[in-house]
Amino acid sequence: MNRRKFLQLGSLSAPLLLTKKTMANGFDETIKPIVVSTWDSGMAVNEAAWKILSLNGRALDAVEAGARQIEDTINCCVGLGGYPDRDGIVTLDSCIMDEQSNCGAVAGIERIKHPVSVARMVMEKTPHVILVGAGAQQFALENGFTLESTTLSDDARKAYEGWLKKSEYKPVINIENKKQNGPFAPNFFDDGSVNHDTMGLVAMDSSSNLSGAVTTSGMAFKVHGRVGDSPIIGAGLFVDNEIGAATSSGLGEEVIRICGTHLVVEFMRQGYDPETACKKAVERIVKRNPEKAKTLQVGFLALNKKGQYGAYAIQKGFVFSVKTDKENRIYPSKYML
Ligand code: SD4
Repeated sequence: MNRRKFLQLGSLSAPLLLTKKTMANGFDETIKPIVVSTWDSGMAVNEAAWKILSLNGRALDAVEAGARQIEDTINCCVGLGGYPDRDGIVTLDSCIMDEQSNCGAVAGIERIKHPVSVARMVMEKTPHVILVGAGAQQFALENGFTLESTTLSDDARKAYEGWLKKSEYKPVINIENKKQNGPFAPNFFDDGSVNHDTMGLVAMDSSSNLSGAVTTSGMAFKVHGRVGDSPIIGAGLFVDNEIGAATSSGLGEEVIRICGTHLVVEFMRQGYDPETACKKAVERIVKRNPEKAKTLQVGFLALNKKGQYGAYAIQKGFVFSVKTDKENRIYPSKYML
């Protein structure tokens, strides 16, 4: 073979070699659009997001639509149907982040049905990132949102009345163990089913842009004024359009302490796949206090730029929902303890 022929062959075979390379999770190509969300309630949320993603819409619009879907669901622990704080007041936290690292959030907002849309307005209409409490509500009202009633949903009222009997301040989140948590543990229904108070979702659109949103009523029976991880950028949600995005559910205080979702994205930047990145963040929490970790739950969910996804939790019970044009299903998360 002369040199010229060798070079010609080389230039032909190089792309072939590249396309044959298979990625870590077996995906040969980037999967997009895609939306992944926390919990099984994420199935309906993903449907709402998919209406936008499947029409080549923007991931930002999709995650907002997904979050609005669950905020609209009556008797759901997310949104105004959620469980109140220890004073009987429902306060909501939410944030949103787009592919350019624009972000907005509201914390402790009362009587507003769609905190995620207020968060988006904070992002788009103000030079700020977070508005809280009365100021967030005032901003919402000035921007066309209406004040909703203070009446608790039936589920929330029952749970609150039950909790009042002991008024025990004991953060218990998402550990699927009614025996351990007692009859008035947040989110457990008489039929044994569990309702979760936080929805986090991240999506990649057909232009490969990532966005995410979180919406929650926060920890049930919390101290009035308490803010969890959900509206904190880098804790409950982080998006880096070069690398990937992550969201969390569980005991927010533990997630805040390690800047959880930012950490997950940084692990993905170092080359870890989404599940391993989530696992490493969980390890960070558990290592800090292994005894305490036995009593609490945190789960991370991540998506990278190739459309690979993965989750990891401290305890058994965390699940997540995935929607692409090839699949639409709920996966159990792996867990550590
Ligand atoms: C919080 N992270 O307020 C939220 C609670 C949660 O499923 O995720 N519940 O701490």
